[in-house]
Amino acid sequence: MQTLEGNSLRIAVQNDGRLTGSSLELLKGIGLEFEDHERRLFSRCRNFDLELLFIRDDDIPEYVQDGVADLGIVGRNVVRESGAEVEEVEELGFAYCTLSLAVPRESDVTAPRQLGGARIVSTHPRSLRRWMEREDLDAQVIEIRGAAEIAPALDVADAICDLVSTGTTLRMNDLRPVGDLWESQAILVANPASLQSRDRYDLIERLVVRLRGVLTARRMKYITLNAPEEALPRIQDILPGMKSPTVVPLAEEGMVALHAAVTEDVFWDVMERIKEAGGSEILVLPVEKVML
Ligand code: PRT
Ligand code: ZN
Repeated sequence: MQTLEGNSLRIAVQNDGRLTGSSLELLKGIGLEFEDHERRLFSRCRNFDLELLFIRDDDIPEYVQDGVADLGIVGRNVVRESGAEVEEVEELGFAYCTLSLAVPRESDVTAPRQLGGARIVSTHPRSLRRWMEREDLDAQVIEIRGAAEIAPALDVADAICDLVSTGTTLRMNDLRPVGDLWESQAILVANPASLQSRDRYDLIERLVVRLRGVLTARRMKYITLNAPEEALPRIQDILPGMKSPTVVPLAEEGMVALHAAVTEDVFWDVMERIKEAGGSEILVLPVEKVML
């Protein structure tokens, strides 16, 4: 595969897997227009100087390290396991999971330090070995590509080290978690040389500002309500994420309308507490994009 030439920025995205849908949704969410049906190897953006490269997620760290792509969207676990030299630019807030150790439910093991001498099957052997070294744990690591969860039942392992998100796979295989190595989520990574190159950096910066805008907006809500003026301090206590609200007097004496962006989710119980504090006609709206 050719390495970077010309000025188009290139971003590597998983071609078919857990990350694909959310990665493409995020890129479309920042206004990029491109074809993703069939997920051919390449797709050009119609309205940004960017090319998408669809590949297996395991290849993304190396491709970004080697400059085949400037950027990549990939699980932090895959980057750590690869050992590739790439820069983490942004956490993307999806594909959350934990790299965990688990043992059969009936096992006596209750903590990772009791796994000395054990056989541990792992989908992330390099990460596990590094962690064991730090924890001064000596165990036998057996590499496996997938389906680590069936190894204890086949008596080829005493424990497993694998990604866990809901915990259903562990439960269905009569396994019990005994410790976490670290947490992971999808991240945006960059080729270090691309971050040093003037024109590439400018394009990356524009993309990252937009990404942050969409990611911040996902955490925000826009709230409007009416309240007696003297209730405002109490309402601000209920919504500590509210920064400099707009307060407008209403025709009714002593009543104001309040508009503000809040950084936390406004659940029903928060709205009920605002109402108790004197708020009325409370509207909570989603925020689509933010540029600070
Ligand atoms: O390379 P290939 O495309 O063949 O497959 P892949 O397994 O490498 O990729 P994919 O699409 O399955 O996962 C891509 C990324 O999603 C991973 O690298 C993680 O960053 C992230 N992710 C988030 C997960 C999970 N959650 C997850 N639960 N990846 C895998 N799992 C597996 C886990 O290995 C176990 O088998 O799901 C099972 C456990 O899930 P729960 O929900 O039952 O706990
Ligand atoms: Zn993979």
